[in-house]
Amino acid sequence: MTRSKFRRLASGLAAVLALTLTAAACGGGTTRGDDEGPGDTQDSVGEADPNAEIQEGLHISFLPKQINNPYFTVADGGGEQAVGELAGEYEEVGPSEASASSQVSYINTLTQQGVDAIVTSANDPNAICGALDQARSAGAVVVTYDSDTDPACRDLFVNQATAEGIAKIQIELISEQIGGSGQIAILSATPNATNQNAWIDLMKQELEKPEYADIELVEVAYGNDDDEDSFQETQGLLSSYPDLAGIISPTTVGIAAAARYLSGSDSKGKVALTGLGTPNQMREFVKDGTVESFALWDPEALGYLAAYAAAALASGQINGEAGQTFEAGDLGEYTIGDGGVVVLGPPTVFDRDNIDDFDF
Ligand code: RAM
Repeated sequence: MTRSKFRRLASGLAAVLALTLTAAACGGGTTRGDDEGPGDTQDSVGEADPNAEIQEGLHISFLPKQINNPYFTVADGGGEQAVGELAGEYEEVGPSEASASSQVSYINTLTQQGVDAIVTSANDPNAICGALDQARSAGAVVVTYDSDTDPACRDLFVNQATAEGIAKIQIELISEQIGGSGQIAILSATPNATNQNAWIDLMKQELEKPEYADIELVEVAYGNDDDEDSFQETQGLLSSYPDLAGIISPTTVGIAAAARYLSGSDSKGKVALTGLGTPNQMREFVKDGTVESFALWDPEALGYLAAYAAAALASGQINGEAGQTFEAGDLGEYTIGDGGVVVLGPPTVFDRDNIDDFDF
């Protein structure tokens, strides 16, 4: 066992003991309050030493929301590249469905294997917390990327862009595309996804601005990050709202399925569609006039950054406190912000003019 792993294990056990004592003092039952934030990260990874070397041979496991989603294939490919650069051991495991508790058994197996780091995109903010707590008590560090857990359950969240920025750009795009007025709907992924729900709340807030007074959000539908469900939900939205002017789908699975439906329907070019998609999945629909523009970040860079963050945590170089910095290979230096969050960068908008410059 490496020294830092031993230190983490010891402090993990101390954290478990402290939690038990606190629970006993409170008369049992622990709850995760808002005040249990990144302060906990110190408990799970110990003191940070900015001069600590990144250890070789770290076992870093990626656990995406689902494995058969091209977005995560690209993101985790970035993770694999980074782990290779760091001379670590990479693996990707995960469910084929993005349901709330589908990740629990994978976390339990990783804990039994004694991995150094789990990098995960959560299908639900709380459903995997118990399993992650056990993994951390056993000495693993936990980095969330793409979709966070309750902050108390992880050491660091690598966010693709600020949630406000992601919400704002999608409302701006749909407004431009429908001429600033009309009914819109949101086609989301799974109902519990932390990232989707944060973006939806912020999009609703954004719509309250005076410049969007003529836009009415009529429904939020869920396609469960499943191609067929998303296709059918699109069809349902169009038949329920004959005057629908546009759809925002903040999921790569949803927007691709909605585009496929629209491109073969009478609504092509009449009902606008935007949201978050990969250029490779959306290219044909931009070229055939179904979609004018949409947004995303570079998923490969997201996975790459998450792997570097995991290695810095597992090596004791950082512990998740705001203000700490770490090197992320080709991406350069990153600083941890409030709440134990590292932000990759702003999203990019793709349209007919630039889509061929991107290959992911
Ligand atoms: C889907 C997933 C993922 C989200 C992207 C935009 O692949 O829901 O969590 O970030 O879309």
